[in-house]
Amino acid sequence: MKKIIAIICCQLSIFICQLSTVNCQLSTVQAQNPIVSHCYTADPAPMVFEDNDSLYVYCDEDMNVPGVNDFYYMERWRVYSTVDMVNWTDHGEAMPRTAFKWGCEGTCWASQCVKKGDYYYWYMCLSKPGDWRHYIGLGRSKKPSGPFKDVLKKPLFDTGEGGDIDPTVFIDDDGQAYLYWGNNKLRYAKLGSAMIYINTNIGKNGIVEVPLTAEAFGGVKVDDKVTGKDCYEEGPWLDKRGDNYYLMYAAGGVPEHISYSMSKSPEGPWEYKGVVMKQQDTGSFTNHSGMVHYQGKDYFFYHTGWAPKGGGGFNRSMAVEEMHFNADGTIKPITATRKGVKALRTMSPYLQQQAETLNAALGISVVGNEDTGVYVTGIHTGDSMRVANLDFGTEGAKSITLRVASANGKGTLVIRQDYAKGKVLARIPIAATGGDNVWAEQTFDLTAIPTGTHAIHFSFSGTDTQTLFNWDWWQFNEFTSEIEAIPLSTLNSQLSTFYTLQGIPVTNPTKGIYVKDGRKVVIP
Ligand code: FUB
Repeated sequence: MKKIIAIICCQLSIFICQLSTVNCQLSTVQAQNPIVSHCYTADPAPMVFEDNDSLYVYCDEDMNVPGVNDFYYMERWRVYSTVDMVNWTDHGEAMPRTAFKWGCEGTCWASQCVKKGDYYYWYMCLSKPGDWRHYIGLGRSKKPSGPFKDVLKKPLFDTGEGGDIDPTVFIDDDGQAYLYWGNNKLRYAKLGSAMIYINTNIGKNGIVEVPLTAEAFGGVKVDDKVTGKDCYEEGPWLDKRGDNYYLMYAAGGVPEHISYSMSKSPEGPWEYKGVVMKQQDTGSFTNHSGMVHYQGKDYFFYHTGWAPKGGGGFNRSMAVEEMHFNADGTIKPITATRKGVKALRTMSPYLQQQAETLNAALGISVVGNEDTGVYVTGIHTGDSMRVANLDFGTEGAKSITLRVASANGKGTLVIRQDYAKGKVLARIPIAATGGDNVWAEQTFDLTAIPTGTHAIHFSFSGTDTQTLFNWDWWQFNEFTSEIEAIPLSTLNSQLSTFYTLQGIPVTNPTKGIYVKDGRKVVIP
């Protein structure tokens, strides 16, 4: 029954999402949700590490192919980071499923990462070949963005039952780490100090089953029937603010909403506190949440079916909202919005920026890992990318430098200001570099000068059906305040074209400021 409801919800959500696709093209600068649009991302687990300026989100990638694997099909986990809440850097293949030699194809489900000592520990769940149950595995890395390696070469434990999914890990102020997890049952264990074993001092084999009572979770579910106003389903998130411990979770059966319980101890007893995010038509019949404190604000992460192309219950997309607490520590209800959250700061176009740092993107993919290099590929005619909130200053940019690789040299990059149909800043033919992995830096003059704060929209066209080029990074180059003066009397000997600051060619320039040969000039 649960499966039938899930399938109906899924079909409905695909339909709803298709209807709303027209509203989620890249030109809609205001919409910050979903936070990643070039692939499907689910089960967000946000984390801020003490010694790092960025906010990281760990997630899994939905790769459902309709008609082939009409269910969750997930071959890898992904990591994203941000410093401004609107542009997100994709860290590529942080942990492919094949890194777990014991793992089964397509089963990479929810996860969470914490740091202890010199290492980042990423607890994730996946199946074994020929075994329908999920197990909790552990990836470890010295960098938050990986690549992560399988530390144990086997699951962390085996309860002999199903439902061992959705690990959440939390390190308390005294250094004790707790792992909670479970679908339709909720269990926890203390982790040993090395983070790679369960501390067997509590419960049977160190595992405690949390009683799913009405006091703790709002109601009780037996055989898919809920008695009471709510119930625990899956996707726990353990956290702490002040002296309050929070347990958020997907609740109420399918379709899911997010509810929470509170306690004065990470081991409970838990007291049901209500709904955080009610069930909404986001196109996804599951939801999965995480909370994080960053730059003085609290953020709530969840997932939807809001991807601009093909989004739905098995093709989910992460989203974020600001969250607020009442004086007694209870959580104010949160609504899922397309608008999402505001930028915390502007981004400099004059620093080298990774091509995979994106506000939104359609069609492209991001490959590689932090050891080999991460870059944008799969660039075809009609694809596009957007970066938000770039501060060009008062002088503006005169040119852009790109690090690209192209075998065919048949691609053109069009750079526009603000929108998909915004002012053209440059049309750049990307020359062949000698191969898709032969990288070259190329600098191009802009034909209009962006000043002030703008989004930049990159779109691609070309005469080849193959990848037009691969893209590593970009950097705009700033005008200096020295402006060359060109006396009117010498104009006839100046052969190049003059442009207005808005990029319009001027055949008979008079007094004023223009762009010529990629530089600002003044005719006094
Ligand atoms: O992503 C697969 C499963 O769907 C997760 O493990 C659950 O929390 C639900 O989001």
